[in-house]
Amino acid sequence: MPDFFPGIGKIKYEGPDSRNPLAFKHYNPKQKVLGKNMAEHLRFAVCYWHTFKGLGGDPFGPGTMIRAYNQSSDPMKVAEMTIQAAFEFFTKLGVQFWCFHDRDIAPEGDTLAETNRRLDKIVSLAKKLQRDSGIRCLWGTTNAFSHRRFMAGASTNPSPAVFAYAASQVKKAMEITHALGGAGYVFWGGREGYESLLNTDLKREFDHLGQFLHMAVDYRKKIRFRGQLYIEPKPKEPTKHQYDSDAGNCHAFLQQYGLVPHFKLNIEANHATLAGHTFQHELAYCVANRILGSVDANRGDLLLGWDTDQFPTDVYETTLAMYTILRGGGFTTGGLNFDAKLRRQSIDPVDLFHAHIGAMDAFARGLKNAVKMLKDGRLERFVKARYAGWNKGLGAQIESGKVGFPELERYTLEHGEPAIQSGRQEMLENLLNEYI
Ligand code: XUL
Ligand code: CO
Repeated sequence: MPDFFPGIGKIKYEGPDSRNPLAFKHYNPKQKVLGKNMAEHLRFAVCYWHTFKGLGGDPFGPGTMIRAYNQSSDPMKVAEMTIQAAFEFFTKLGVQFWCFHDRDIAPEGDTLAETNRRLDKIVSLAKKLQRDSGIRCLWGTTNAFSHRRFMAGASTNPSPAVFAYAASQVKKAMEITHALGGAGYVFWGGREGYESLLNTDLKREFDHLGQFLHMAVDYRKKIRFRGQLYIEPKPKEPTKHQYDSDAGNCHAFLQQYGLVPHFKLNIEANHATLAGHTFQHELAYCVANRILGSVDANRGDLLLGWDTDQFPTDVYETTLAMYTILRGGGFTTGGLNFDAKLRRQSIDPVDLFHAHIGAMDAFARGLKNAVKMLKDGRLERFVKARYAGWNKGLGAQIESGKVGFPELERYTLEHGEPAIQSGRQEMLENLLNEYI
């Protein structure tokens, strides 16, 4: 077995007093909280694309990172070494899951048939590595946004032939995700959107996207794939306007095209902020509408307006996220996938460990804080009390649909100016700090 991360052993939990940068201070996978252990609550996944294929390139310069597993002129040899390195990394880090795009694990060939043969080869290796390590696939997906054929979209392309190509890719990607026992399958519409309405038939493109996703639903059934299907919202980048722009917009789309029973959402923190929302807002919207599926855990930079995909370190964010996720019942098929990349100057393989250890500890702290919040119950009690007026009298009559405008006018004429109450935001913010 080659050793692509020499000198680094299995990362252990050493507790909050440890000074070892290559140890967990908070993530203790076996520790029981609220009836489940931490690993079962958090369901951490490493993403293949940034972690093993990203080398620090940006629009101003090529990659800065040199990796032992991509030192070959044969792209299939690189693919084989990379998947071995990936499983070595997952095992040493101690995550249970991984996520991938088809194009991350195997390079595209000259024809679709050749591309699929290459995929099969790497997938059989991945299956063996999964079996030997016990690490599972959280979700798979296809990359239908990098190749030039997809420059005007995949399922929303003006050309039916490109739509067909995208369908062929998704078909194969669903098959291999199924073969790897994937718990889910993600649709992120990288170029499903537009640059200019001057050349775009918006209605037709939405209809095609709806049809495409119905084909995916049918095919899932046909191959008896049990994984949950997800849509991952993002408002822009690479397109100026992406169709699946935020949770509310995706929900409306799913309802319009009769897809609600088949899809849940994969919420990414940095996509939420690009859409002008908080991460917690997007999670709370999904919980309220029972469409929360999985999470791409990362963060943006308040001073930069693009998808910086940084590793999550902000304990306020992770606390509010875990509080919202737990209140929604926790993960079932989904988990926390680190769709995050190293900064360009973090060139060493060990930086991949530092990044993931910090992110896992940040979410473990978030989980512990959220459990404190739930057990203490003061926040929940405050919100309950704030809406108590709806449980009886006038509120109950409105909610049960027994009254309309005329009755409400009569009530107001009779009772006059309503009593109002403080929202106590500052007090609640202080309360939140008590748990953090
Ligand atoms: C892009 C993004 C993707 C999806 C999978 O911003 O988040 O990596 O998660 O295609
Ligand atoms: Co993502």
